[in-house]
Amino acid sequence: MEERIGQLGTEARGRIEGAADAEALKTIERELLGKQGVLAEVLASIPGLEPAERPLVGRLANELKCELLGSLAARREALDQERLATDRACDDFDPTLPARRAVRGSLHPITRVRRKVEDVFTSMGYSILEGPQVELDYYNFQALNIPADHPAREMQDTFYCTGGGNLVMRTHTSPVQVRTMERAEPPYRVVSVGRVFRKEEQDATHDHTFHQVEGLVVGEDVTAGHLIGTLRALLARLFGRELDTRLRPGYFPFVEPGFELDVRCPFCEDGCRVCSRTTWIEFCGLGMVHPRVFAASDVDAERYTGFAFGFGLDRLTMMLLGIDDVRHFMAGDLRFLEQF
Ligand code: FA5
Repeated sequence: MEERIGQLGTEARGRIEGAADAEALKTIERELLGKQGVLAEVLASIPGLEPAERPLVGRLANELKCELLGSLAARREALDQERLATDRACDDFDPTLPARRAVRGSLHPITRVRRKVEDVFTSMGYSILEGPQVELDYYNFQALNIPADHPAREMQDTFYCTGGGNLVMRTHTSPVQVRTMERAEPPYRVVSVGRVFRKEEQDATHDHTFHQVEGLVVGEDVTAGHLIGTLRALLARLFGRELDTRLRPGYFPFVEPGFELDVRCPFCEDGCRVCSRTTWIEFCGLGMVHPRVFAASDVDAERYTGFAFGFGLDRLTMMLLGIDDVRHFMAGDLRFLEQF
């Protein structure tokens, strides 16, 4: 057996040295060191040898394996160098040509604005949270004071998941409010940005899949004044100047009182297509956290007050980047995406 190993070594060295290219070297490596290779055969035969012979054969076989691995690597390197030298020697080799340019993607416009919004809130001391996109009916509706037979459920046409019966594609980011309040004792300031889904007819301002930004602040003495000041500060940071805003009463079952905040159209003075000729753009739903929502999450409503707001990230992105149709965002059309 020792002799056979010696012979194997001699043969293997010759084959490696003679390998013409990387492909041939790969084949040789497989035949010598692969699972079904000759060295594996030698190792497999050891148990059948005389006990006295086994340690020596084992050692020689392993030494040969190490040596061959080294020779294979050295030959691979030499072949690479040879190939490079041949390439360089040909007439059309021009080392001064610039390298082929890598194709760089760009951030999706929604991601760009999302990051801006998150930066503003982070600088105000908010934490950024994520919530599940497939949500329990309980968090999407019931805990937000929208019981099963409540007419508000018809305000948001919902994709219900088949199977369990209690799962929905979340219709807004407000469930994150309840998940936050359940988890920790106030005070907290959180923002959650993410995808939401509604079974809606699509048009220039409505898609079935879009993005919302949800904010929740709970603590002692949190007021509606803080809420309005926060949103005005956000708008000023995003648009680079103070924008006129107005507050209207608005109904959302999970806040009381509830409002809607409109923003004076940043694109015109006397009405344009973006603001449907009204000079105002609906920006955000907002209000003070409803006592029933506090109760569902075991927050002491005697001690704490809180505000919540939610706005559409897609429509904000349209305003900031001058995009005229919400359906561009999810269409995956490179001609649109490459402009950002
Ligand atoms: C809500 O979804 C509430 N959860 C917001 C809220 C949070 C109120 C906290 C109070 C307190 P609303 O259904 O109005 O509200 O949707 C909020 C925003 O989502 C809208 O202003 C709009 O910008 C955006 N939006 C709604 N439907 C669509 C749609 N189909 N496509 C694109 N954006 C939409």
